[in-house]
Amino acid sequence: MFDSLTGKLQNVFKNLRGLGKISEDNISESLREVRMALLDADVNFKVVKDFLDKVKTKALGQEVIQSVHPGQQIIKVIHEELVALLGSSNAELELKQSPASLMMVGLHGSGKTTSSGKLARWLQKQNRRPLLVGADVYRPAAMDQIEKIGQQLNIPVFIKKGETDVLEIARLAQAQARALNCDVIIFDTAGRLQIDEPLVQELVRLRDLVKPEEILLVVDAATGQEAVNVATHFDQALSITGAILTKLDGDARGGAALSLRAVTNKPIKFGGVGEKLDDFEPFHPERMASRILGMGDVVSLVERAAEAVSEEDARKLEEKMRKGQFNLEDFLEQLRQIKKLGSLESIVSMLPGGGEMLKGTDLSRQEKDFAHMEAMVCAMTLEERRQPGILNASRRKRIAKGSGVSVAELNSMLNRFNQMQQMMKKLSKFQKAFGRMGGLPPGLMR
Ligand SMILES: Nc1nc2c(ncn2[C@@H]2O[C@H](COP(=O)(O)OP(=O)(O)O)[C@@H](O)[C@H]2O)c(=O)[nH]1
Ligand SMILES: [Mg+2]
Repeated sequence: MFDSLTGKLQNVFKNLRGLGKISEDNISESLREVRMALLDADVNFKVVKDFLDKVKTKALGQEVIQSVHPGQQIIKVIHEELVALLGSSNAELELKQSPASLMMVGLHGSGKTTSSGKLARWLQKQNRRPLLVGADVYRPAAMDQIEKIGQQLNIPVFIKKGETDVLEIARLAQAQARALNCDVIIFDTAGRLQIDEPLVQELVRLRDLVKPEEILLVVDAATGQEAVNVATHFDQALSITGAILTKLDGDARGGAALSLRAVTNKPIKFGGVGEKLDDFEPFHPERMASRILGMGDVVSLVERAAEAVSEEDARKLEEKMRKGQFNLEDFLEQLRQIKKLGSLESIVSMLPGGGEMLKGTDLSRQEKDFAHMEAMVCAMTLEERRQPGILNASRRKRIAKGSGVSVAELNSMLNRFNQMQQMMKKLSKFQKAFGRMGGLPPGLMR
């Protein structure tokens, strides 16, 4: 996400960090580089100018100049201003009526249908009862697409093939929502390659009929500042209540994300981070700013982990590690949990400096390693997983054959597992020693 921008800003920070004394002269070069980085990321030029004016005023202010590490302070100022630019805090959905209506609007291909599904799933997790409505009457395939998404999620979908009047669909959908006792209706509307008057008129009529509490503009993060024109246009016509920024997992330059809020003054409420229906998160300006500046986003990572792994499982696992009872079955479980967190690349990129770390490395090899390990453990019997000690030559041969690897590869995996087990035992002893001294907080060794 925004790799190129992050890389450039980190370079600027390297120079800033060392500065002992701040003057207009010695920061002007750094600020110029920040400006270039933002413009290269296709951020709207006016947004860039306002941003830098604010940063400069603060950077030359008393608070920074008199601080012990002025260079660090400037980095902090840039972070703060970036958070403000992205909207300060997470903007929640306003869905008070029951059923509440929500319209998804945006250009063709921006991700409306996918995001409708993702949002429905997210709402379902918040104990809401969503109804998805296929209100894109121009493409029959769109109806099939949303129907399939609904089936996948086990969420009801209303479609009426052959019906070309969106208002009729809306009325029938509202009746359906009441019949099914749904409390949120999500209207997935039609898009165009470019915004045009007939489309806008249709959306306006739909809005006037269903009176949605939320009208979310779906924007592809890869569109850059062109997104700003689209957003302005939609906002003038419909008065949107917020935006969903999709495809943040791609190599977007960042222009749309950084310009959208400042230009429309409407909050970005969610972000799409992948093609899967779970790849969706509330948009947190603070976390996004940290990611853009290469400071990582540990908070979101921990949240993802908490969703994938229950506290109970984590506790049990820790106990096993502590007692040296961690076996291959647990190992398999671990491998699967890591997979649930997302790709290795997405995990590492959320760690501070992770983007830097990833430069030039290809994690797909490690991912393949993981897949091989999983295959090897899967080819073992339960007994073998619990007591790897019984793995003699003939058993090893069978397992290697069953998982499509050589015996040497299997041996190497088992050796590594052994080392890991030893390490865990040592670590837990270490932790116990510290525990007696009242030192290290529990859980730190996890
Ligand atoms: N990688 C990625 N792909 C996405 C994301 N959101 C949507 N897509 C893809 O973008 C394409 C267009 O999405 P769709 O929902 O059909 O767009 P619509 O025309 O606005 O309804 C599809 O291939 C989606 O899988 C996202 O957050 N990340
Ligand atoms: Mg669609």
